[in-house]
Amino acid sequence: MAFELPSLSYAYDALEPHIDARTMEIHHSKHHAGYTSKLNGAIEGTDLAGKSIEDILTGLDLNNKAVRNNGGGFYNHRLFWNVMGPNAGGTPSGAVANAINEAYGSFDAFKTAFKNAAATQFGSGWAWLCVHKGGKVEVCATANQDNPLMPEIGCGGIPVLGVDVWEHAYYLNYQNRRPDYLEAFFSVINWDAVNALYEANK
Ligand code: MN3
Repeated sequence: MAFELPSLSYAYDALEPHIDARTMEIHHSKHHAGYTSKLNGAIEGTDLAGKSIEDILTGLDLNNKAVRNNGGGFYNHRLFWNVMGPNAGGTPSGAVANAINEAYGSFDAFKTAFKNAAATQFGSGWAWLCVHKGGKVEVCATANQDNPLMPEIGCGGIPVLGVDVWEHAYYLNYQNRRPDYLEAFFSVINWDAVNALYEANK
């Protein structure tokens, strides 16, 4: 059973003005579709075929560049679409809000830490909020399409929030202004979805 490009639960223009429709369309229908088909090509006929993406990434041989890049790309974008939505943003509630306050002292301090991790990731990559067993949360960043599920990546835990800081995620609307894109991202975070991921993985 090959991996399939997941459809979005909202329209390409649903995140405007924060993330423009053209960026969303290219990002989903070209970039994510590309990672998905290349992942399928990379695992076809190997013992990875038929495994879940989580099993593939947690057991990854980092020297397997095709699966590392495209399996990461498949998983990362699926999470990214899932943690955004229209009529979203604001501040979290529920268990993840408590975990954020415990780890960072306040939502504003967490937001500063998350934006800083994303803004200072050199070149392409992602910033994450991860949950560790027991419920503690932590912000980190990874390069390229790496993610915290991969072994020895220096991040750890299970991602419950992620932001794509590849230029293809923001260049049409924000050009080189990554910090402006990150501020806008906070207006489209679906905290109910983040909290559901937290509850499922804490
Ligand atoms: Mn991307």
